[in-house]
Amino acid sequence: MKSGFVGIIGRPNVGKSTLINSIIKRKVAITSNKPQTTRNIIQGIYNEDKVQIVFVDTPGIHKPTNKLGKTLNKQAYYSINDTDIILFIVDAYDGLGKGDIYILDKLKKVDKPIILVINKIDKITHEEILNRINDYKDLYDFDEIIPVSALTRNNIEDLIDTLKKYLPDNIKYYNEDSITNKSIDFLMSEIVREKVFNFTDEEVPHSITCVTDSVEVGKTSYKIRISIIVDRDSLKKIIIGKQGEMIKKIGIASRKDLEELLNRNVYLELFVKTVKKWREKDKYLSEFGFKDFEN
Ligand SMILES: Nc1nc2c(ncn2[C@@H]2O[C@H](COP(=O)(O)OP(=O)(O)OP(=O)(O)O)[C@@H](O)[C@H]2O)c(=O)[nH]1
Ligand SMILES: [Mg+2]
Repeated sequence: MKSGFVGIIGRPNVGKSTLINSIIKRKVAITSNKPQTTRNIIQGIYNEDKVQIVFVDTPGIHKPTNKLGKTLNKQAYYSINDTDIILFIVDAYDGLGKGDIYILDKLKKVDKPIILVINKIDKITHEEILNRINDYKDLYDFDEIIPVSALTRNNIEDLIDTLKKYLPDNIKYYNEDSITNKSIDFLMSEIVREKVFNFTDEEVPHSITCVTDSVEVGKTSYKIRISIIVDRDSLKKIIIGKQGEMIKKIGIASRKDLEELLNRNVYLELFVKTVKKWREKDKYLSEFGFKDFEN
């Protein structure tokens, strides 16, 4: 038995959560084309005969502008220290930037294998891929450099095979049927948050959070209540939309994904509530499930 924890670290929006979903072949983490989508440490568990790899998705490391942002960075730093192998993910299309160098400086301080994953290679030519490899390889002596596309699954199997070489021990951490450490309540609230990310712009998605209030299990269906928490009243109007159009759109798209997740009919009720400045207050951050780490 080979097993271990693999931290997925990188700037926001480079495709960390898409990569974990692509490896697990199930949606354990929500994704969006906006930065700072992931807000929690989410484990995706990869099982194979005599192999278990626990992939740890993390929030993108960024310059924080509020307490929530600081908490998100701390979660990522904690994962750097608390995993056996690091996958440092970069965006092949954007190329090398200040943010990558900042993160690499932190990674250099840890003594564990660091694998550079150059993601989104579907967006660039072969020649450009080689140029990218050259740009990064001069910065640090990475244990491996693997170009992939999380979206098209190009080279994902190679990445998994390479990782197996570095797996340290032989403990099975989870039952082989498990795909994530997160509760079903969390996964459900995340689906709604993803739709808000998809359908709203600018500050709106970053100003909200979602909480599963209750789940009633019926014979053929689930009745699920989820709250969308906004940090000021003016956002309530945006989330609800003209004649309730926005909340209806969020509800329809969420219900579809919830039914897929639960394999049952879903009756979904969404509520929009204002909790002023929730992103700045420790009390609310912990109440809404944001774990802070001393680091
Ligand atoms: N073309 C292309 N797009 C990708 C690929 N991987 C991810 N994306 C897109 O990049 C965007 C960001 O993906 P996420 O997986 O949410 O990125 P993340 O690194 O988890 O972002 P944060 O959680 O904000 O740190 C989404 O629009 C994805 O569809 C890829 O291999 N190719
Ligand atoms: Mg993410």
